[in-house]
Amino acid sequence: MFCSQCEQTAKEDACLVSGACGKSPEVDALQDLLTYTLRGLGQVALAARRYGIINPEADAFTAEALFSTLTNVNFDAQRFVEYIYRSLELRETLKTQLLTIVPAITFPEKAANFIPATTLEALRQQGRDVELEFISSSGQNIDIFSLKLTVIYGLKGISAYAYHAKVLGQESTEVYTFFYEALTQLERNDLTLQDWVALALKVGEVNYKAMQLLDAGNTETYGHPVPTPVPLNARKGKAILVSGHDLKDLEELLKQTTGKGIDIYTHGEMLPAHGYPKLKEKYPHLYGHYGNAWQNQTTEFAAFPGAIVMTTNCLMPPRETYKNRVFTLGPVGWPDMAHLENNDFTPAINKALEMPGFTADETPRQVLTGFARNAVLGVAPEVIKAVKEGDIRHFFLIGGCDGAKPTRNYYTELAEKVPEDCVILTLGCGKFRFFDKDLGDIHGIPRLLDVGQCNDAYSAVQIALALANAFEVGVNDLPLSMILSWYEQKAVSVLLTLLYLGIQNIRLGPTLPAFITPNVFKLLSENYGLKAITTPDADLAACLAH
Ligand code: FSO
Ligand code: SF4
Repeated sequence: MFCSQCEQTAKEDACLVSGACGKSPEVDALQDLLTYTLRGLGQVALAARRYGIINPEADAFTAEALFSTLTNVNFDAQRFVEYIYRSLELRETLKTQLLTIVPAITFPEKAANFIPATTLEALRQQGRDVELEFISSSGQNIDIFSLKLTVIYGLKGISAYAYHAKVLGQESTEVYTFFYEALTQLERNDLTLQDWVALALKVGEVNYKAMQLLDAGNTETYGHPVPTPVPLNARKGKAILVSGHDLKDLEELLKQTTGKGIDIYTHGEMLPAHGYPKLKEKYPHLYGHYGNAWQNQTTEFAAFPGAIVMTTNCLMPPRETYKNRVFTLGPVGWPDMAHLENNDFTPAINKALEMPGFTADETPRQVLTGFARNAVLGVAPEVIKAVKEGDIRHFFLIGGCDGAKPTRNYYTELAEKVPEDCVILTLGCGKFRFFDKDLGDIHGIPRLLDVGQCNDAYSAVQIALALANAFEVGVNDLPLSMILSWYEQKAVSVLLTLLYLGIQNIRLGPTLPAFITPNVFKLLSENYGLKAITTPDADLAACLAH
């Protein structure tokens, strides 16, 4: 087994025996085999595109299948076997379509002709073989290997956003074509370091497009988020907890629970859902938020007195105490855990009705969410005035993922130490370290603005661009510092987007990605000023001196 795609890699290098996330060597091998079969599908799909053949099923499948290999999404070997066979079917369908137009066409690449084995053990061996082949494909050049991994991990991040956008009716042939192009490039061993850097930045560019599509899907379907207080206290009654990122899944659940006397609570990255007008106004039983970031779920899910729905990552290995009341959706999976099909939430609803629910009202507490681009830019004149008059000295974007490592306390301390004349923009699940702190306001502008989920990095970029425009400076000249925390591959794709946009001096932590070699990091720091976080005091001082 070799996996280095997330921040919790064992020994900060790679998981070689089993996954620190709970991923088994078997699932790891099957994920690698799936990625390999997607490369074969990609080669044939690209050839088909040259002759005008586009297979929407293959496009959507590629996004979903790549998404299933992200950290903390799917741990179910059987689901990967199904994905592998499905990718073969789609590849062969495309070949048949192509052969009717170009009878002489051939596919010399190995992946385009690969036949998966018929037993689980043999598939696992094939997965190990393609993994070793991939590792050796860069020869002795560890920097090229590092960039190949950056590309494949970044692609996985795009796939998640493309998948979410598609369910809301937003798709782009350009994004799908790029999946195929980049997967095909992974087969090559004749590209230079500069070629791979360019491809990694292209990942960032395409991810920007995917986040834009998702932003359009979310805002056109549910309206622009508005500042919204969200109860953190439970109220008496039956309950379902929804975790993950997918607003469409949440809406389906809200529809199917209407009038059933069940309150819906958000968990983790679902918190910003409360800010969307067409969710909060239409469904009053979208009541409040429960719990904290993903890594606390084993204790929080165990204590939740209702059913739990997991729409996307981050799913952790469940405890037996609550496993029978967690329901997965879409690309998410855990062996022996109920998986909902065809948007039918009946099993989760029945489970919630069987469970006691909350037996009493808790003491009221709340947080504010909904400060996405429309809300923040709605008060742009006040913000600009406050900056010009020196009442707002600096903006800090403290965003990204949370995780379990103690070094992540850096972000809690940083948020606490940001001076009172500065505003914090936040997004992603990293905010749970400080989301419920009352940081006050500056002339009515809250000092802590929750822009949304990790994909709402798109919204944060729009806010930065609009401010830069208003001040007639470049984004890098704004009094704005970005201090990011990463955990999984969506964060990789967001970082590549920010680099593609030319954003300088990003600070990254809690540790640098294990898959980035010192040489590649040196290149990124020389060209973009990318730096590792140090201490909250030193970083704050450096940012404020900017
Ligand atoms: Fe967090 Fe997990 Fe949203 Fe990630 S819940 S870590 S970057 O999946 O996507 O921020
Ligand atoms: Fe290890 Fe992360 Fe890969 Fe899981 S996803 S096996 S924790 S590197």
